[in-house]
Amino acid sequence: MIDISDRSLTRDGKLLVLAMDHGLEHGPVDFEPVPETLDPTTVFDIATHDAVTSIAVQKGVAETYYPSYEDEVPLLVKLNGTSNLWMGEPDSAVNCSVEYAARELGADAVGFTLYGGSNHEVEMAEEFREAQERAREHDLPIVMWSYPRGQGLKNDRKPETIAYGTRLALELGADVAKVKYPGSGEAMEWAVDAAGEVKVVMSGGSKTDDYGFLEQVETVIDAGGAGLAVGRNVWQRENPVQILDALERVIYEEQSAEAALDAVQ
Ligand code: FBP
Repeated sequence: MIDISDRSLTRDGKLLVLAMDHGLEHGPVDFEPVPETLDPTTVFDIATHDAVTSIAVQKGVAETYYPSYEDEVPLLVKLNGTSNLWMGEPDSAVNCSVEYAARELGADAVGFTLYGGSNHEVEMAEEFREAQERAREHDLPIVMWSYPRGQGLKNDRKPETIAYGTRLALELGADVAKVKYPGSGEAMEWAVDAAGEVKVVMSGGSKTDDYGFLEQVETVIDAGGAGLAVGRNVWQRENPVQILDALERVIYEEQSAEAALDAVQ
């Protein structure tokens, strides 16, 4: 694996990935709460906050908008993704090659979704193998969006399922595992332990209240997690700078959610 601790992708060994691949994954409806976010430059501007260690986008958005931000924030190019219009068993089309991400887009890292448990798991794992080996050739860290789901999985947030997700990242050669919150600090600790040396970050999820969100992040940090990869819980807020100020305190300064919130209000 690549030790990413001394790369621009991390700050003090931790990560805060600002994700904006939602236009593909969920559709423009996700930008409705703050209509200006439909314009990707709004979210790229948010990503220039010091707390953010990379912005994760799809190829087309990177190609069009990243050139104006390449000195401001590291780029994580998502290699696969699928629209919400797809109604089949979970799967994700490979939309960008590692070579293209490295040479044409100036990626500092790449990201790949694996739906363990899907009927398409075998093909997805084979596609991940290809991406992981190419990423190694380009010395690019690879982040696995490890989201076990599919018709056989009734509850994709069970502790054993999330720990399986982080373990899949270790077994298959990812450098970072991005997983859903498993519901408790204890469950998160298991997921972190199962990942070995692989850094584990929590996936943000749909927008919640400030305190509830920060408290979850605090729990993840306390459990040994390396941070957060978040979209809606930042840019669906009217004041994204304030929540990033608070996240900076919780993630890098290991303050409590309460102290961080008090400090930024
Ligand atoms: P959020 O913080 O908004 O949940 O974004 C994280 C993310 O992984 C995005 O990269 C992706 O678009 C989205 O979640 C996919 O979530 P799901 O597959 O659960 O709809």
